[in-house]
Amino acid sequence: MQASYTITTLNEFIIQRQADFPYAKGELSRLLHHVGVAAKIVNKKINKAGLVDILGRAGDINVQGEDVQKLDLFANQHFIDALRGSSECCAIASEEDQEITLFEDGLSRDGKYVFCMDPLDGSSNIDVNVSVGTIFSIYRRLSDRGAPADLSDFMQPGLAQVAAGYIIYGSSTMLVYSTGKGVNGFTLDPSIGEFCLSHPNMQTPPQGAIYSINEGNYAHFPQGVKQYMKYCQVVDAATNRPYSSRYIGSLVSDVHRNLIKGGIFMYPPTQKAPSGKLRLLYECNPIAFIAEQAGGLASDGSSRILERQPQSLHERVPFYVGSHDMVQTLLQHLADYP
Ligand code: AHM
Ligand code: MG
Repeated sequence: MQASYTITTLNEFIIQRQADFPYAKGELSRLLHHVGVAAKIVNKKINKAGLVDILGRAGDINVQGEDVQKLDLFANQHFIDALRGSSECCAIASEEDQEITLFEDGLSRDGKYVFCMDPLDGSSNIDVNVSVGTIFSIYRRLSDRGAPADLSDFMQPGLAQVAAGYIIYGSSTMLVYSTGKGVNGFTLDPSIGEFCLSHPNMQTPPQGAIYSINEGNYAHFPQGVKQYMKYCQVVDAATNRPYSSRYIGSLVSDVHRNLIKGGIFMYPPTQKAPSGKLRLLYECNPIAFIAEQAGGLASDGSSRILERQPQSLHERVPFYVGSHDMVQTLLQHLADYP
């Protein structure tokens, strides 16, 4: 007897979910569809990254006489091109670009949304075959449609996100996103070239047993973080301690693992990075949106990440995200050891 199974592709799911927004005209759906397309193109390129000695290093000229691009620039360009073509998005802010990119041509200029992204986060990990990711965030523009978008369209708190998500290029490639009504994960089936719903309605355990932090920076951490790390290491069977320490150094991968298994990710301020390392607009806000939608918490140590009013495009913030009870315990330590 043949096994029967049904699959829900990303596109099918996006269309089904349009009904959640009765007044929607399909613009966000089309935008999300284009994100999925760009993700597949970038995924294909990343899979070939190990062939760099054969295909050429960044900066070389390849056999076709073309410049070999760094993968993060390749990802940046492909996401921009895919969204320019979508005509739903009027401007993009990217980690790779100092200024925002405005889409000035016809339909795109009138697009309803602006898009923030880190096109290839953790790209230094590619050389050693470790998972990397794309992080994205979508806002409704504040400026008038028809006029060019401007910086103020991006200076919105994370709570105003219409959708956010990430793509993890790992042992399999997954796209995880939320439009504010739960979190859903899709795994790319390479045989049919489709993202298929594999992790419906993702919820993160309220309490986990993993802490993720770059311990090499320990000497520079705030006292509360040091104390919390000690707490994580204490032997206490009743609370499942000591927790495991897991740190890949690739935000999407660390967060994705913790989201599924339960855990906390921390990037505190350090001497080298007094405001933390991670960027509010296209790293912390989208990840915080996903975390909260999955039942977790995200804080900068004193306030909820999603409530922060951005001050600049590439602003950095301390970042603590993960299982609800673990983040709360960390915040308690920060309060107790100022
Ligand atoms: P990037 O945007 O330059 O790739 O840097 C962000 C990455 C995150 O993926 C990761 O969580 C963090 O930097 C790791 O930083 P560190 O090496 O300081 O621990
Ligand atoms: Mg990054």
